[in-house]
Amino acid sequence: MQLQRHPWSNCRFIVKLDPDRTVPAAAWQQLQEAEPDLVLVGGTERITYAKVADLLGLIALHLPVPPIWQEISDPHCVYPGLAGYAVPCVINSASPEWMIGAHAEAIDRFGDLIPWQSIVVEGYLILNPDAAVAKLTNAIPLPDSLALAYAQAAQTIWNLQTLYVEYSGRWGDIELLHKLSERFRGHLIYGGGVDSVERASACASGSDSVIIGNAVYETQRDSLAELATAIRSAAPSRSARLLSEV
Ligand code: 1GP
Repeated sequence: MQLQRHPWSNCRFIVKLDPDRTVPAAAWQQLQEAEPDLVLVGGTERITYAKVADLLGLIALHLPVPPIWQEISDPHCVYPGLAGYAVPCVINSASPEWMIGAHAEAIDRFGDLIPWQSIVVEGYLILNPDAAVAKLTNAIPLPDSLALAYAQAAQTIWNLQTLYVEYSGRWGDIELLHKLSERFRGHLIYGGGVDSVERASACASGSDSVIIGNAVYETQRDSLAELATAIRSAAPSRSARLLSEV
């Protein structure tokens, strides 16, 4: 079997910027020093096309180097011409809308305009029931064994290439993350509560990409550059090794 490289296979450190939040001036400087491998524009609440456009203008000014992807939460806010688009499918949502309904409606409406070659489908496994995204998508709280089963189902039944272990706003269970990375053989993303070198190292060792969000907007003990270094220094994750053998 010929393994394809995942579009984010070289993206160990991803920063997620929310169009509904203002990046502090000092954080732009920190972001330049951290040199993220990819900038993901996305958020859960109050996203509008105008806010997306404003944020993209600021990113072009302050962070012109890394590729910019948009995580689509509303097809009406899609900004054309970016490096790529991440399409979330919440695999533990109780609402079919977040697994396939909204996606089918977008295909029905936009059809041939969708740049399929520039899309990464993210299987979202939301493990922080208090996160805004968990509430919005009606995410089902899962015991560990079921979380592992969902991850396996995402791979074996849905053939998803990307699993996003999402703890947004909270530090996650790293023991579970490692188990998930054994169960899911595709590209595994971790996000949630990374605000220190220790946490950055811990989650990077169990994932292919680490997404940092809140730390951009809040004062934290370690700088974004230090977090980035910790992520890049952590031992390569299981599937990154697998792909590099191809
Ligand atoms: C949010 O996974 C990202 O969607 C990052 O989480 O904001 O907690 O860093 P934090």
